[in-house]
Amino acid sequence: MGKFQGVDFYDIDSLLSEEEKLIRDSVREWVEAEVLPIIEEHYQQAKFPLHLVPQMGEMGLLGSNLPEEYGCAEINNVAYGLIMQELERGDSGLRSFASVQGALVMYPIFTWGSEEQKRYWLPRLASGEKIGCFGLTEPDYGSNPGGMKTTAVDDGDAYILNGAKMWITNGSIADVAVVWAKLDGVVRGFLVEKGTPGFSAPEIKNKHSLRASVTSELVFQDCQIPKENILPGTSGLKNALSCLTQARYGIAWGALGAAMACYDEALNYSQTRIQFDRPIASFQLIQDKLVYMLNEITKGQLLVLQLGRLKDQGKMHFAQVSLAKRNNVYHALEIARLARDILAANGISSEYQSMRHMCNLESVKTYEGTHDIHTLIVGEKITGISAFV
Ligand code: TGC
Ligand code: FAD
Repeated sequence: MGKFQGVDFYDIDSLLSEEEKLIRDSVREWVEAEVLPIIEEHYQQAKFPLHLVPQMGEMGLLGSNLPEEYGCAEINNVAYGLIMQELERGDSGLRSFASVQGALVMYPIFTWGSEEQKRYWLPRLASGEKIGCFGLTEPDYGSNPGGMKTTAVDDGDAYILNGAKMWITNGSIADVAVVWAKLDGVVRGFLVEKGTPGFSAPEIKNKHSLRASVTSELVFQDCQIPKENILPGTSGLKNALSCLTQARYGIAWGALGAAMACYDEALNYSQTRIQFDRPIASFQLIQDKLVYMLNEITKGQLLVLQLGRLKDQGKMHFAQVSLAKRNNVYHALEIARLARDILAANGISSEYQSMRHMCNLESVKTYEGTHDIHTLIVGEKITGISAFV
């Protein structure tokens, strides 16, 4: 198979700056050299490729849209999105790692942390020396995190946390967890460090999806954390939801990377696979599938590019992010399914990547707000009526 050239039917490259293209291309090359040769084995063995984290840190891929002052790359949001796209061309698990570290851990520390918390954690998280996770979802509160049962109690010298979080990416490998808990009935963010007595993070095993990513439970049993570990600027669920906006933005870009990998694989395969004495690419039904893939990738690219420009101008609304996450992940999953279909029996083999992407995208469709929750977020924005209950 030839070298991956990207997908750019509408010359969208002409809308990108030289710096944006350079960043995209350097991550693309790194994924080609370091990720693609090892990812399938990691996926099969259900192992996250931890050795890649320092390299990601060195390349400035972690929290890359945050300020240089705290050890971050301070690039714009389009370049940030292009990084997510390229990482997810490798594997959704790798992009998940970067989303959690940057959008769900570094962003809240940067936005609501004390100066001391920022100076300590951000450079270490940016370099990959430390790993973070984000605990919002609970066993009984997924789409409706506002109902959370985890509590923090002020006992004078410390906060005491009790409760459990579920489905937490990076949980078992994290040095620090950003945990959302109710203090006097108000949702606040807390930093819980690995090894704190009363805190454990058992890994969730036997997943069919995101196998090259660590997913865990977080358990707090009279877990005592120092007073200075509260994120002082947090004052309600809205803070946690604002983190989700940052991560969903990256996912909308990332899903395109997975879709591009599948399209590229299906296109190449269809041009070389012979049936009825012809390449299968010559059949109208195969072309119909390939055109659908290209069509949706192209629309998705234009959607996130404008979303990124709006974000850089400070004009992006969270419902616009919901529309992009919803659309791009939905179509990426359809594209992965069609690619697997075109590859037929070979499509289920680990020699090819489309089915791995397909299984991953099932999680991506669910996490960070399910497809249907995003429908309702956009529905509320355009009608003014909430249909959640
Ligand atoms: P609601 O009353 O609608 O909102 C409360 C306040 O928050 C505001 N708001 C947001 N602000 C910023 N960004 C957002 N995305 C926001 N969504 C809402 C809202 O305007 C309101 O502000 P104000 O000033 O009026 O008070 O809150 P609700 O409790 O009714 O919940 C609404 C709902 C369902 C949309 C929300 O809870 C939701 O998004 N549910 C989905 C849960 C979810 O996405 N969980 C993700 C967990 S993290 C994860 O999955 C990581 S995967 C990581 C990886 O591996 O990549
Ligand atoms: P539920 O909320 O129980 O939903 C079940 C079904 O009901 C869905 O189809 C949903 O769309 C539908 N539904 C729910 N409410 C409504 C409604 N009002 N109207 C119509 N339909 C509705 N969470 C974190 O906090 N941190 C993480 O790092 C993290 N990583 C994750 C990694 C993976 C691999 C996965 C799979 C999940 C992760 N999550 C994480 C959790 C994720 O955010 C939740 O799974 C997601 O928000 C959905 O919650 P739920 O699974 O409890 O589904």
